[in-house]
Amino acid sequence: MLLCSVALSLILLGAPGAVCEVQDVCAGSPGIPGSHGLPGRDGRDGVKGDPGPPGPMGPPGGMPGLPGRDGLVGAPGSPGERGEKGEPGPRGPPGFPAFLDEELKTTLHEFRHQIMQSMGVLSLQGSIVMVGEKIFSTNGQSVSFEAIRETCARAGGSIAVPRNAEENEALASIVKKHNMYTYLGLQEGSTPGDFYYLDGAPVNYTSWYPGEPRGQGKEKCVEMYTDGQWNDKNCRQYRLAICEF
Ligand code: MMA
Ligand code: CA
Repeated sequence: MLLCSVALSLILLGAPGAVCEVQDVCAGSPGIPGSHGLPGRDGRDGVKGDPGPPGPMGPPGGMPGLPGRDGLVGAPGSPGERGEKGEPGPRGPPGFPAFLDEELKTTLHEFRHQIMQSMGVLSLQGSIVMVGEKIFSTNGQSVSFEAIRETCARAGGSIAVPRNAEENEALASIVKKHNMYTYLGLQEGSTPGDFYYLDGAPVNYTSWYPGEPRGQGKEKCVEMYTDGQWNDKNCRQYRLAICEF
């Protein structure tokens, strides 16, 4: 009954090679069980195992190991010294002509206004005397002719010298106010009585005191009296420093 069930199962499952009728299998007496089959073939190789743990440390006195890997990148260093100035860059794009540039015109108007204001304040305070295109100014100190020249040059001007009656009057007003004579920007040439501007041009406006110059080549500088008249004088005196700008 058990065998029948097995045979029947084989048929019902459609096992290959079990093509027989149910009747044939179940009709005879049971046979002797067959002997065991031969062992199957070896299976395929398994996957490779993990690496084993490190071995024990060797005895002392072995070879040094290989150099280690590079360390991490260090912090940035301090900035280097400033390099040389580079070549000028290319010319920029063309701009508006100045007379069409409204922003530039506004800026120039503001500049002019502020300069006018500043000059008004300086005039009111008596710090400058404006005459024509020229400005006279003093620091109130009496020093030598050479010291006046240096002081005026440092200030961006030059020692004052009137070139016409109007300038002479303006300069005289400063001399009178300080009650100190001043040296003018003139010096005598090698010929006694011939005086020159400091750029070498011969003087073309003078206001000599009557009888002057009479230093006969011994008085190479020119001073201005408080009434605005001139006298040739040695250059070693202390006189009011007045510059022109
Ligand atoms: C001083 C000196 C001269 C000037 C005469 C005028 C005595 O010398 O200032 O330069 O010409 O006075 O008297
Ligand atoms: Ca003189």
